[in-house]
Amino acid sequence: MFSIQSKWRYLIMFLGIQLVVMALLSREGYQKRVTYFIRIFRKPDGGALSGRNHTTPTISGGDVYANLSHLPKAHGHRDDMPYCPKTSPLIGGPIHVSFPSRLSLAEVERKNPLVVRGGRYRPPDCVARHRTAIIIPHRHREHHLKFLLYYLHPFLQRQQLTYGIYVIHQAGNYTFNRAKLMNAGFREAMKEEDWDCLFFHDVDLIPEDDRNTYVCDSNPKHAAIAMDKFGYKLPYKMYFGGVSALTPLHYLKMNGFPNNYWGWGGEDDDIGVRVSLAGMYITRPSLKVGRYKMIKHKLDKGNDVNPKRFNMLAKTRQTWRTDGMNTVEYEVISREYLPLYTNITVNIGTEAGLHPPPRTPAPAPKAEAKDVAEKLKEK
Ligand code: UDH
Ligand code: MN
Repeated sequence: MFSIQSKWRYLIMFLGIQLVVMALLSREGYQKRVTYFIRIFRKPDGGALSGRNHTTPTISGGDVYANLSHLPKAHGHRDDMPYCPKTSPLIGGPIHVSFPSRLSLAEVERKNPLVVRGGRYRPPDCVARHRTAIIIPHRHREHHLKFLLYYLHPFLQRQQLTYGIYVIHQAGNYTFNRAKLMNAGFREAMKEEDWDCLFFHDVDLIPEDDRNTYVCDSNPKHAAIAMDKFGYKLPYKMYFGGVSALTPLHYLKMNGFPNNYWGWGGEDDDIGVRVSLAGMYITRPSLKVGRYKMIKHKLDKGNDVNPKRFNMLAKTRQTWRTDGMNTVEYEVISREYLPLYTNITVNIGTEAGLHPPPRTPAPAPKAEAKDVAEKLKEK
């Protein structure tokens, strides 16, 4: 039995909810809000994984897999093929990005039947005008990598690119070094193929608009200009972090990236400064197009903030010619051609070098010390 008091409480709550709903519906654009309400009550992220093609964009963008289902699997002689059009007809603009917890790599593979061993792709019906390698620095972020692959493969296919995805995995537990991994990635990717553009890509940044084309400009390009974590704005003018695109020539002209930034921070600014020291400038897509969602995370174990970063940055002018691609040292531990990407595991050593000597010399065994003492006594 309800008491009188609780009856009143329920009545007031019911009226309150009605009032809120009425207020929302009566506002301008009520249709959008109704859709929003319906979305709340729908299974979360069902659209992203349903395998259906949503050709009509939802409020926050379209399905990244739309426009791709018609691509032919088998193709004729590549010699007879025309070049792909300058602007891909498959581009659709804003993309809906969400992170469904039940996504698996097998599902990503299933949705990308034209991607071949090592994470390579070329358009089946035309000859791509651009060949782009994606270089991803990585350690202990498999969860993020899965989402990036889910979005990046169809994103690049919609742009009709020939592409390959490389994950450069830092071996061991020593402090992370993002920029040095990029140098290793650059060299290893270029050994495999004559890529004309390299995209250096954080694992947790998902592009939200496929008009942000993954091709290089005449100068180094900073693609991640508008990230959600910075309110979709550039945090400061010289910012060069997240996702950037350079041709092999750009990369070598600035002597690649620095090798000596261990831990979080500073290396992206160093890279930005190198661009201008090498006589180039940073280009950017528009704020509308260079949008990225960052998968939320905390600072990783093994990637503490680098306290030396400001001192190091102040010296970039003196160091860029003697620290970079011309001095990078690493060892390839393994190279795996996986279905969705090429994984290259590298030993990049420590601040003390690639094979640093043990920190403390081993103490002399007791017996030996005794022998020496005895010998001294004899003398
Ligand atoms: N990375 C790894 N593993 C690591 C560290 C970094 O794979 O252990 C790679 C990865 O590609 C990542 C990139 O390096 O996207 C850059 O590192 P980050 O994502 O840690 O850098 P970010 O600027 O970090 O995003 C912000 C610090 C997060 C603190 C948030 C507290 N609210
Ligand atoms: Mn991050």
